[in-house]
Amino acid sequence: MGTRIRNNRATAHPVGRTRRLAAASAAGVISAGALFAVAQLFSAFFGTVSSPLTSVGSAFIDFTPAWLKNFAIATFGTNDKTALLLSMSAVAVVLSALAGVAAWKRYAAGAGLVGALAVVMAACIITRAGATVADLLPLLAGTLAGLAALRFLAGAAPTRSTVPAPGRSGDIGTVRESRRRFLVRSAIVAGAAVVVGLGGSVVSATRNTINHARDALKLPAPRTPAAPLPAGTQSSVTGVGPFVTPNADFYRIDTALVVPQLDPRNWTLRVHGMVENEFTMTFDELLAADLVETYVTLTCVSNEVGGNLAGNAKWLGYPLRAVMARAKPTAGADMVLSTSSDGFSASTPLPVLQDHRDAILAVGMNGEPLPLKHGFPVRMVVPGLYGFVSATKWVVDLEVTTFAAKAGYWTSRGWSSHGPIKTASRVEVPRALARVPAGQVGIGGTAWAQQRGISKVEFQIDGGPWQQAVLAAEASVDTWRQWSYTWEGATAGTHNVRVRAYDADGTLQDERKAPPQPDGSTGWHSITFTVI
Ligand SMILES: Nc1nc2c(c(=O)[nH]1)N[C@H]1C(S)=C(S)[C@@H](COP(=O)(O)O)O[C@H]1N2
Ligand SMILES: [Mo]
Repeated sequence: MGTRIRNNRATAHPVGRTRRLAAASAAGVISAGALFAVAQLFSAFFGTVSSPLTSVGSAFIDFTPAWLKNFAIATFGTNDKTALLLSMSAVAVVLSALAGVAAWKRYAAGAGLVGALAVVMAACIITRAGATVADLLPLLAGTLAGLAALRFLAGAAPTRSTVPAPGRSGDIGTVRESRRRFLVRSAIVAGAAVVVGLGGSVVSATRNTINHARDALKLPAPRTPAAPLPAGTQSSVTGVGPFVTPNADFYRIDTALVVPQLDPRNWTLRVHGMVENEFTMTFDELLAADLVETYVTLTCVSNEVGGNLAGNAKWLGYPLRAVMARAKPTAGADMVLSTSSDGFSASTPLPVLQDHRDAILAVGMNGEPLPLKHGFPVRMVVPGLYGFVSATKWVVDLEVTTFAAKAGYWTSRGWSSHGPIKTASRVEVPRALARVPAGQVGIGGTAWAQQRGISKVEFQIDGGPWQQAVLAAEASVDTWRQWSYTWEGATAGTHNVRVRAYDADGTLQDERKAPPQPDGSTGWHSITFTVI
């Protein structure tokens, strides 16, 4: 048989060959669909880590070199996960098409390739935080299904001899029949994969009770409520973002491809390391403790000058100061490594969690339990530090240690170990490249210097003299501060606005342009717009 095929190669017509390749590739892709559908269905029972799709994606995120990750965040912003999923799908299609083509020639070759890819996926799964050997079962089931599908489809493949060259003698009946058989089999496998895949998503949706748990949760009132916001925290210029960012609009940055689903009833926080008193806290204990409420502006270190990776919310939570007082750190400790359920970690200087700022284990955000994406049921919020060294979502572990001994997730990937927030300011109105009518033009935006506060914002039109903006009211040194100005009699043409802020110590925002890596961008934001 093998020799006959080989002999026929020379006479095979190009069209026949292209078709065969297309059919073989399709068989591979459909079989991969079967593999992932079955694995997804099983992983609905075993948990997120056991899903090859999410674990391969997450492993990819962790192993991505810093430059590529920075590029992805800079280019796609909070859509970086969609971009990742699309590129992963493209790679999956190519690899499975290859497996299909290999299987066409020799089933064992295709099966070998599938097996090798399964081993890689298994490695991705087993190295995820909290993975056990059982988490490999969905992949195993999926791989068996994929191999069976490949065999089934490859078995129905029109062979070279059944694809006749035009004008040559060939058994047209056999060709038609074999093509029909292949199409029927493909349809069966593809249909089954879709049904199984949909079944998997139904099962995981009904098994996902965390959303219900969150909806049912009633947060206690704070022992120490936030001071009411002073009047006039909002810039008078229309179009400047709201002073308090609604949860739905709050920026989201994390390495979690699938949002961790933590059941508050099983949640515990382990506090250990260089402490006299190790302990574990449950969610009920946390809710029963004296909670405080505080407005804090979170900022991402990846924020570019003028960027929107910052948000301001009213948080409800338990002071980390109290957690540390109970744990009693021993001499020499200088850092707290907080770790999430999915293996992210952040290094926060110990003194920051012991001084009088409102560093908290947050359970509430703007009057609701934390949204799942923002760390339900518990996350850290630490005023004055970028999120990557402080704001651990889905936090489950606090280890008191030293900067010399341990490093957080991003620190071991080329970012700084410390991350105090740098003074920043941006122009939000007019939008860059906006076209606005002549006459009165509102100019405004936001500035921040958490823990220090903003004392002055200045702007410059078309490189002219620096003028002082009107500052909106300050809620606290931990929140951003909006600014505004009304430009009377703006003339037609292209204009430029540049902004800079001073913190409450009177220190001017750094003018030098620096990229986000390793410890936050600097530079003065400027935008160009046209008056028509
Ligand atoms: N578990 C976990 N927590 C995390 C991260 C993460 O990747 N995983 N990213 C951090 C970073 S870099 C930032 S800027 C903030 C963002 O919080 P948000 O998504 O609620 O805005 O979360 C921090 N906490
Ligand atoms: Mo971040």
